[in-house]
Amino acid sequence: MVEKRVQPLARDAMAYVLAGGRGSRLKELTDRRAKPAVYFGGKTRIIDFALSNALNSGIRRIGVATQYKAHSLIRHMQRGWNFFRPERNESFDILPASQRVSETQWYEGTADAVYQNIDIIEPYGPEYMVILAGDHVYKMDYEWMLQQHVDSGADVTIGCLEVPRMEAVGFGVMHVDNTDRIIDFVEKPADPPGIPDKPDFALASMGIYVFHTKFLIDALRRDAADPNSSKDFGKDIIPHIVKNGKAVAHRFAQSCVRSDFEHEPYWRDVGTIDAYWQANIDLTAVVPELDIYDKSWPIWTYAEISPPAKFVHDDENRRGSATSSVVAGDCIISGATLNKSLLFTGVRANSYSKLEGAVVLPSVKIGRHAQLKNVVIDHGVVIPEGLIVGEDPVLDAKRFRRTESGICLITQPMIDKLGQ
Ligand code: ADQ
Ligand code: ADP
Repeated sequence: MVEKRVQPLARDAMAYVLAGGRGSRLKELTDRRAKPAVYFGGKTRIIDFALSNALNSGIRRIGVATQYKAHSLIRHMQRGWNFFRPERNESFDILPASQRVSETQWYEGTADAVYQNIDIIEPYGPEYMVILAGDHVYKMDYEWMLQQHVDSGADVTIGCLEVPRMEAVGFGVMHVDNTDRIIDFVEKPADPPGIPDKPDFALASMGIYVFHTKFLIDALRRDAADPNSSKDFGKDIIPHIVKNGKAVAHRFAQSCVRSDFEHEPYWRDVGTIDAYWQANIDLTAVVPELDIYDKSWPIWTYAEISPPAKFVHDDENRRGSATSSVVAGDCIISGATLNKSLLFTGVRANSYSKLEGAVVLPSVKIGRHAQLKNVVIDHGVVIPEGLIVGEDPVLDAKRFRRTESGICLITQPMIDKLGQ
């Protein structure tokens, strides 16, 4: 194994997080907040993973481009990511699309979301740019990717992982030679090409790119001047470099951070309600695939100061209990029973209610005798007494957002409609 450099390259890098996309497959969960602001894992939001990876990798300059419904995302970062000090050559810039280049232009594509802020990036003088998507759950040490980038003399290094071939339709898919140089790249192909010796899998781009800053800025300027470009990394910048320069693949497995628990590389898109529910519920397993307790790679976040979780069990046989569940602070489980459920901060579950396979976002209140199975409940929803979900698929689909596999997303407007 290669040794890390004495002077890490991460200290000369700026991480630039693209956090402007909606994530429309999460349906009503992203009606009012961008996908990177969606809660994940009991205390954190999705963007905390990319930001924590950057911080834990040693990067001390971070920019975050926001666009779609960014209020709760910006509020979260202002509260939780405000410890960077200019005196230590650190910076954290939130960069909403603000028509800085032209008064008629929002961010057109992901490349434009960097291009429009070149004048903010340049004065910081970072040697390298690490471009990240703000909407994936994973732990990765970007220092390894930076080192590969420098050692291979690439124009761009692209983080990649192997995914089942038919799942690759939503990714940039690449072909590499035996030095991992990318010889072909297609953005979201309808019929993804397989890996030659593993035809059921495709090599997919994670949307993570490392560039020398100067090279990136030149490429962005050239692309901006092209009237036919959609100003997107996956559709324009990367295919152009693959054709005219040197693009190299970086294998995620080489730099993913695994704890003693984890044995397989873990990366999730959590872009659909099913995937979101599953990844949260997975954390209730005896040995979860993602270790959020790993002190060597903490996931930083903003979390309210909160009292401990409380379980109330009284003489009237109201048993407040949780089995195989993750329960955040300030939850009061008062005579309710939970199994295989994950509760974020400040949830109240009242007497005789039953939760099974429930992902419950902050400040939800669950009325007495409610029975909820395989659900995702949005922030602040008040579940009425006696509501039953998970028993009658036809009724559930009429009242809530029910996926084909039977997961129900419940939001307050859906609850408000029940009485009408
Ligand atoms: P997608 O994920 O489909 O593909 P995109 O929707 O452009 O790409 O989103 C990439 C990131 O940019 C997301 O984090 C999103 O929030 C953000 N974003 C989108 N539009 C933005 C805008 N206008 N301003 C700021 N941020 C914006 C990309 C690559 C594929 C790769 C997958 C991996 O194009 O090649 O396989 O990521 O998920
Ligand atoms: P969070 O993502 O922190 O859970 P909220 O659920 O409070 O945020 O709301 C998400 C976003 O929607 C925030 O920007 C909030 O200001 C906005 N919002 C919340 N409730 C309403 C409402 N009734 N009408 C319009 N906007 C709302």
